[in-house]
Amino acid sequence: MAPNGIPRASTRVAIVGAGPAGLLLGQLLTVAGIDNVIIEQRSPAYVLGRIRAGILECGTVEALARAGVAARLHEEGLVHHGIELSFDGARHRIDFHALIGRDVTVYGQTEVTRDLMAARAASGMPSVYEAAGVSLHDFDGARPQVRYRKDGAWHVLDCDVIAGCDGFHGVSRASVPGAARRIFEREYPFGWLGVLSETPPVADELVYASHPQGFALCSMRSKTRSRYYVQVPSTEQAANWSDARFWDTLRSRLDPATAQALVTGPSIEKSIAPLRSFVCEPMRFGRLFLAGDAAHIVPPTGAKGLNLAASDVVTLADALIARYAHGDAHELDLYSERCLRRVWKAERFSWWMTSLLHSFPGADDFARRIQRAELDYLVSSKAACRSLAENYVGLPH
Ligand code: FAS
Ligand code: PHB
Repeated sequence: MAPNGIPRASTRVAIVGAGPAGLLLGQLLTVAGIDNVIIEQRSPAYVLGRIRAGILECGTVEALARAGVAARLHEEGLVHHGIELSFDGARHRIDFHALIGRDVTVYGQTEVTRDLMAARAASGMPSVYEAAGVSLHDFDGARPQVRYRKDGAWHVLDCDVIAGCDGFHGVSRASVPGAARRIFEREYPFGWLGVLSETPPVADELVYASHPQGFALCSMRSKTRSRYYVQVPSTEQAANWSDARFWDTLRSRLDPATAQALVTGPSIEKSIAPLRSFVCEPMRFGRLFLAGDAAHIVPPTGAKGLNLAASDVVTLADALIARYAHGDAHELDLYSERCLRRVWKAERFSWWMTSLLHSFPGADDFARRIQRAELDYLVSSKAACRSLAENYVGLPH
């Protein structure tokens, strides 16, 4: 107990945020025998209730296996050997397996989070949910602290290192003085209206549709649960969209065969995700390390968000293991530069996929012809398909 009666604890690594980044880091450190505490502002139910990503790169699957949480993923995940692009009334398959010999796995972020939460509970490592007023202190010094309020009482957590895994709206990046960080940002004039439904997917693999009225995506969570998206203006509200309006809009943007095959049903979740590209440089400030959405955001078109969070966390976990198991702090010094090299490649790919497939308000006829020429070139060039495949499946960690 600190002199002023505030309960005080200490750990090696304080992890702020219990999304995929925080939970995966916690698990990798626990497996390596490194003490850590996770501090999350929401309840476990709230975190699990967020419907987000659905596609895992090979590197992410390997990281989850290393964390000891891949059993259900291997049992229930769907391995996909490619995707399809739908435009001008036809579908064109990009065969990842034939082009580069690698695949992706369909397994919802909700399930990844559920598996990581179960492993965390089984490990007995401390997690504080519904922590209020979380603040970071002295991370530019030798003894950083995280302070928070739980059930009305203040707590102080002394640590060696703080991992800021608290997402785009978190406190970690915001705790860094503006002069110490450089922000790169692009906001898109549209968002994705997403629907989850207990209906069989319209196709065996994901279908990305480009249409003059707007982008659409046919994805899935299992063979009985589908995830669909349509591009909407960034000012749109989900409440303005009945299920019927959503299904009609989706159908209107698909090629005839896919539209015909679409099985509709009641939405069990409906929400709008804004689209932005965002990078904070550097990703390290003294003893504070940012990982995942706390450091960068990509438009979901390239299915990179969750996978980038996982690759940041693997890099950070390896650096912390080098520091604590081998006394080598050099890896931590390389953390930001290593992550940013991969982050920017994912930012480029996500921006390219978004520019290729969406309908931009105010685009002139020339811009629309260039977009069509890019699509025609892509589906007619093995080299272009290989480039899409190696970026979509995931560049090496
Ligand atoms: P997260 O945002 O998932 O987790 C951060 C955690 O920190 C949250 O639990 C939050 O409650 C907590 N937190 C925040 N502030 C805190 C504080 N002050 N103190 C303590 N805790 C705090 N990616 C894809 O690949 N495909 C998609 O389709 C896709 N759809 C998305 C839809 C939406 C609406 C959003 C917002 C993102 C989507 N993403 C998608 C990206 C998403 O999957 C992220 O990349 C992924 O959740 C990143 O994980 P984390 O970095 O852990 O951040
Ligand atoms: C999803 O299933 O939620 C999903 C899949 C691919 C994307 C984005 C989202 O590019």
